[in-house]
Amino acid sequence: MIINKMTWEDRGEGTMKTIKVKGMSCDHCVKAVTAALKAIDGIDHVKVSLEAGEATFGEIKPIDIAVIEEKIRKAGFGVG
Ligand SMILES: [Cu+2]
Repeated sequence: MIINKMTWEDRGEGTMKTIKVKGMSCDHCVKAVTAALKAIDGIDHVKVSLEAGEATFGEIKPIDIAVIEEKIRKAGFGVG
């Protein structure tokens, strides 16, 4: 996981994280992973890359990575 401190004009300080997501094969998968992440309270600025197999998101407040992994797994994808 890559973690970067970020400051957003709209949200103030947060943390950007990038995780590997396994099993995405098309834009539908990208939308499903994006929706799963956006549904988590405290997550914003979600960007999912099919080519890189990565999801980048901002945490407005600290969130347990286990919660994020569970949501992605429930959407049908793996976290590496
Ligand atoms: Cu797909």
